[in-house]
This record gives sequence, C-alpha cells and structure tokens, in this order.
Amino acid sequence: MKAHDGMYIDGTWRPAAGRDTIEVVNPVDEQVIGRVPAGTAEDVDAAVRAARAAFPGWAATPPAERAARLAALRDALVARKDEIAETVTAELGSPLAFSQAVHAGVPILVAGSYAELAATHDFEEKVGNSTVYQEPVGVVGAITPWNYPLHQIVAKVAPALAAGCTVVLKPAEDTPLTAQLFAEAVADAGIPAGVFNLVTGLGPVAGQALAEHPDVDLVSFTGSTAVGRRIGATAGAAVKRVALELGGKSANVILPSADLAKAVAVGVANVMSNSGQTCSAWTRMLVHTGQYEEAVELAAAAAAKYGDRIGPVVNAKQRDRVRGYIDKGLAEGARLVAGGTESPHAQGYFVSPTVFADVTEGMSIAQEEIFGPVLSIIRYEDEEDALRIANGTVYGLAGAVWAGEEAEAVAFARRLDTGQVDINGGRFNPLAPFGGYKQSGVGRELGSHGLSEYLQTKSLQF
Ligand code: TXE
Repeated sequence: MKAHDGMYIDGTWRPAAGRDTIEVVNPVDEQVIGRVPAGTAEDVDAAVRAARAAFPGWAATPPAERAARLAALRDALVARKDEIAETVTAELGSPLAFSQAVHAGVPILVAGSYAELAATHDFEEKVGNSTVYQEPVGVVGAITPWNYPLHQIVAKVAPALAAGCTVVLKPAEDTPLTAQLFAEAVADAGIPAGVFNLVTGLGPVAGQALAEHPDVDLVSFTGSTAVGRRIGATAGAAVKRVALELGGKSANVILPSADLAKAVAVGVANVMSNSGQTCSAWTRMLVHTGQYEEAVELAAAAAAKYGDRIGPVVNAKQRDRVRGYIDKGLAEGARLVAGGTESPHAQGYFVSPTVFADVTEGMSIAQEEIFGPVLSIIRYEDEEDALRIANGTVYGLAGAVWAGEEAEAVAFARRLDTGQVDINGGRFNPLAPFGGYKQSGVGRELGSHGLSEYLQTKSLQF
C-alpha cells in the first residue's frame, strides 16, 4: 500500500517533527501494509498555524467558489474510487464490494451534497429590522475513528469547508492511509494551501494536542464515549464549540403487525454489516413475546448463513473486547443461538456472527456498546414495555421500528429518545441529520444541520 512519510500541512507533504511511526496492519492476515508518521504536539501546532493563516482568505471566498472546490473534491474522490475501496479493505478488512459501495460510495454522496449546500445555503437572512449573517466558526480540529474511515472524515471536513472554516484532521491510527488518500484528493481539487491539513498520530498524543490547542475554535470528535467525555470537558473549560458523535445501543423494535421475516432479516444484516462496527447499528432486537421463538430461529439461521462473508474486526484489541462481551453474555445467562468466541479463521481478527436470545434489560450485552457482530434479542410483553426497554439505555443514536402500517411505526418512533429512526427498513439519506440524544453525543452531522455546526450567527439591527 502506498503511504506518505510526511504530514499534509499548508498544501505540501512535509516531514514530521519526530521520527516515530505507526504500523498499519491488515486485519485479515495481520501483515504490516504500511507505516505513517506518528505526529506530535509540534506537528499539530504547525498544522493549526497553517489553518489559522488560511482562515481569513477561505472565509471570505464566495460560497459559490467554495461550492466549486467541493464539487472538484467529490470528482477527485470519484477518480480515486477504486484506490479508496482497496485501501479501506487493506486497513479495515472489509470485503471489497462493501468498501466500493459504502466506504467509497457514501463519502462521494456526502461530498456532493455539501457542494450543493454550499451553493444554495442562505448565509444571510432578514429577520424583522435585522440582518442575520451566518459566519464560519474558525479553525476546526477534526478527530475521526476507523469504522468508516473516509465517511467519518468527509462528514466533518466537507461541511466545515462549505461553511468557510479551515481544518486540521487527526484520523484514527488504524486507518491513516485512507486519510492520506483524502488529502491527495483535497490537493487535486484545488483547495487552497492551509485550508485542510492532516496530522497522523496516536490519540493520546496528536489527538489530545489537537483537542487542547488554544487556537482551535471547534473540536468535532467521533469515537468512544470515554474519550468524547474528556474532549467535551476540555472544550467546556476553554468555552469552545464541540461536536461529539459517540456510542449507541440502538433498538430494532418489531411490532406484532410487522412482516416478521423481513424485519428479522434486515435487522440481522444491519448488525452484521461492517462486522458490527457501526455506532448506529440496531444491536438490540425487541420482539413481542408471542413471536419471540420464531424470531430467534429466523435470526439464528440468518446469522449462520453469513459464514465467510463477514470481514474481521479492526484490530486485536477490538476482537478481544467483542469476545469479552460474548463471554459476559454467557456468564450473565443469555442463550447463545449463533456464533460464539471460536474464530472461524486461524489468522486475522475475525469474530463469528453471533446472536443471543433470552437477553434481559440489565445484562451488559443489552446496555453496553459491543462494536462487533453481536445481536441481542429481547422479549417484550406489550407496546409500553417495548418503549420502556427501547429507551432504557444511556444511549440514543438511532433505531428502527417495523409495523404493518407506516403510521403505527411513526407514532411509536416519535416516542423513542433517539436521533434517527428507520421506518420499515428505511433508506440512507445523506441530507438527513445524524446524531445522538442522551449520551450518544452533542450536535448533528450531514445535511444543513451538519453545516450549521460550523457556523455562528451575527445580527445587525437597523
Ligand atoms: O476509540 P477512540 P477506539 C467505540 C466503540 C469501540 C470503542 C473503542 O465502542 O469499541 O469506542 O474504540 C482518538 N484525545 N467507538 O479505542 O480511542 C483516536 O486516535 C484525543 C464508537 O478506537 O475513541 C481516534 O482518532 N483523541 C465510534 C479517535 O479518537 C483521542 C467509532 C477514536 O478513538 C484520544 C469508534 C485522546 N485522549 C469507536 N484518545 C463511533 N461513534 O462511531 C483517542 N483519540
């Protein structure tokens, strides 16, 4: 795999301040596929300075011109689509077809949506005797995880650039090669030097330096709740803007009137997709007691059919964490009906598609984010019981409701404490706001709500 040995700062690839590097490992065969520099506070500072210097010019660039650069960025990603898919597959381990459709395909849609929004958004409006201007917040520190390596980057960088902000990105240490490809696309798109900067490195070193940098105006973070809490506290102490996309434990509520077979099939596919490494995954399936055993059988059969089609999880730490939860599920008395802790392969960080039945609300596998291909099926007695269970975690990121009539599902969805709900399956919409209620986070990504995160308002009274 191609790897740059420098940082992309101020429009050029320049050597890192230190000599340490990070090994990038293919989770399928555990082979080292590349090395990138491990950035330090010094690299972060150079990148923030470049972003600060570029800010006035980019903020003053007419939105139509920023839109044109974002359209060029989308085109540059399209031109690299195969390379992106191959790179994500190499460093994350996901099957190539999935990398092409999702890991490369979705960020292209999102970049395109922000090219359009930059061109059409009203950055100025009249309110009574006032004119309200929406102005960019300033220098953005973006810290992203490895689960959707390019999507997580584009979902922050594209709206930030559309708003007129400049950015320093610290991508996840597991998937830095995709981030380097993104930086190449930025350069190809003719985005001015310093508007986007990339510092690869470890979370507690480069990530923390970026989150704590006094000249960063807004920190946008996606990752674990533990790190998010800390970044939120740091931002709060400095009174600076922060956006946090954290964990989830989303419920897939199958009401008795639903098409059970379809709801279970789509529900299992949703959890196994990307090897369960999706913060919005429907990891709790809620089924009425009268249909419970049928649903368990269908889910177990669906999971067993996955076999080799599922990729590994990202690294040994995540594999051990997921296996730890499977052990906990067994110890707490859940019934294992598919999968388990046995690895289907001699090499690589694989976890079998796993389904637990007889899961009760208080169990760890019903409350905590596992971030692996593990589904918990929970029984409910009536609709109020389903609602109480669905809302009974600290999280509130996503979810699904299935019913015979859409209106019935919508009525139930409106009572869920969660930021996004799919009705009878739903379809991805790159313009729909995405983000959490409760401890799933602060702020929204995607569409015009995602753009607003990077804007602040100024009103002039006449
Ligand atoms: O996350 P981290 P990890 C959840 C999921 C997973 C768990 C652990 O449950 O099992 O988190 O994953 C950077 N200051 N999610 O350990 O550490 C880090 O370098 C500043 C949910 O990979 O939070 C990376 O760029 N930054 C999730 C990013 O934070 C720091 C996606 C995320 O890594 C830092 C991923 C620090 N002190 C994991 N420490 C989602 N919401 O989609 C680390 N980082």
